[in-house]
Amino acid sequence: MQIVRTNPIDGQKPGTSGLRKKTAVFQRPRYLENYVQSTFDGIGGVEGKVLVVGGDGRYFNDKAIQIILSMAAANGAAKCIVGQRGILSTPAASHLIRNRKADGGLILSASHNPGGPEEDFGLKYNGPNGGPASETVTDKIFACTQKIEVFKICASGGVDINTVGTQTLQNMIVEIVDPVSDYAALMEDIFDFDKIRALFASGFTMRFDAMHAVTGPYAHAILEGKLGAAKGTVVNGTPSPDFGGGHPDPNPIWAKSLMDTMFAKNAPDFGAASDGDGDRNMIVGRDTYVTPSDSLAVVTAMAHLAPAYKEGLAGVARSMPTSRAVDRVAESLGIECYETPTGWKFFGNLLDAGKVTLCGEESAGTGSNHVREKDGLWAVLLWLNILAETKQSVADLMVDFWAKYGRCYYSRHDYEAVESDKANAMMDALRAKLPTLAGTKVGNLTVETADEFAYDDPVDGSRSTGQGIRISFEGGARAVLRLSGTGTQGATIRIYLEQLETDAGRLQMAPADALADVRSSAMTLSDLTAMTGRVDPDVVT
Ligand code: VG1
Ligand code: CO
Repeated sequence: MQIVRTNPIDGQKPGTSGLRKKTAVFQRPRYLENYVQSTFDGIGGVEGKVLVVGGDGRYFNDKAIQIILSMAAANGAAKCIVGQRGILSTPAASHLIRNRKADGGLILSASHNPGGPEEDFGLKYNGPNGGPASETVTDKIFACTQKIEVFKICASGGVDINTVGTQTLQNMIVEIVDPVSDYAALMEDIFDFDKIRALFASGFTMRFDAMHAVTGPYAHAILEGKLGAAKGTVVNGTPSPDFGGGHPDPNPIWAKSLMDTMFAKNAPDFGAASDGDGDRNMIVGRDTYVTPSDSLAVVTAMAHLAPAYKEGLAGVARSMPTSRAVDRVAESLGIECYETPTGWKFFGNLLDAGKVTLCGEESAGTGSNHVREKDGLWAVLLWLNILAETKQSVADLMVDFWAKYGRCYYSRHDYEAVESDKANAMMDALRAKLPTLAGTKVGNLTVETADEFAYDDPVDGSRSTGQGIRISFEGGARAVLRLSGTGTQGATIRIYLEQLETDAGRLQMAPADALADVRSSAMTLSDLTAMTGRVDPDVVT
């Protein structure tokens, strides 16, 4: 074992979901080592502990795993459970931590960010409940990065991570496991696989786009293997270190070929996609894109059709920028709906305390109490289970849903790689205006309430401030503005737009038309163009 002297490296502050940087930054001397040691120190050491290690298979995944294993062994960990070939989807890692009663896990992923030597890499720590470390823990990790003096590492000839079985590294056991089997068994417990099998056997067709990312092996095994979907249902199903050169981000922009297929003649009945690390999902019917906010609301209304949720839901939670569609469903079900800051780490306490069963985010994350991460394939299977029970098309299901609950038109506009100073100045100026906004008319809308969101965790009492600016207008419109915490270049400004519509004659509008007024008011209030020089967003979802 070697004790290597080091110095703190600036900027190792975990964001919305762990530390994300350009791959080349992670490859700098001592960068990864400093962060791993700080993680170990921040959680009180790993001596005698069992850790799960795996990632989304992106470039540098394999080398980083070897370094992490050598450092875990040098720090006295008892055991590391590693996905074969270094692969574990984020939800599968969460399940493995829980199922094997591990003390935590390290997940190597920058999620939907592109991968490769010029692109992004990331690392995050999940705790013994299988969920992302809370802010209290990430703050401790960050504090350790600022005062680190040494890290511990041992010589290793390279662990064979390609073969399932048990090895030792110094005094640590390394167990290489099949990344899919435990997860697939969990899905079989939750859903009615017989019903879904019968749906496929009846001629129901589907396309699942794994986007060259981690869900390929899971989707092949579950959809085509266990559920009998036709071979070829899963496309782009082999994980590649650079995700085939694309953004593994399941939205209409980056999953355009899936959208084209679903809106073409002879489209399959159902389309879905997942992201780099397998925790996001995109749901598309024939000629029908389902927004993630609507998807959360629909599955909340219909989850009881799947065996694991047949007794009903304890409650639901959504991140603050997620549309309020699910609130309307929760109200009609008579269950609590919690509003949390962006990022899955805020759902953990609510799930652990049994206050909620389902949760979701507008960014294509949906999940339940089966793990402590959002779960892309789980969401797809829940939709399949619902479709198998209702025998409805996605389009008809949405029509019925909106007729019952009204429609929350929704869109997110992202302005990427904005100079950080300008983005911060814009947010500061808007923040300063908030106290006087209520009652003022902006464009065609009148502001009802305006504030900066802060969250008081109802379980542990912790408070998280500065979680995004929200402006509600009379008539059911809302604009939310916040800066992304996952970008690796400059700042990304996110503007989330929402408009509730309950008039039966106005439920089939183009979202951009339904949102024109609130977009215009948000642009006026934020003064985005004057403050940043930007006019049109880079990405609209
Ligand atoms: C984004 C999303 C957020 C999500 C996070 C991690 O964060 O908005 O909803 O939880 O990514 O998702 P931000 O701070 O950039 O808005 V993943 O699939 O990247 O783990
Ligand atoms: Co992800």
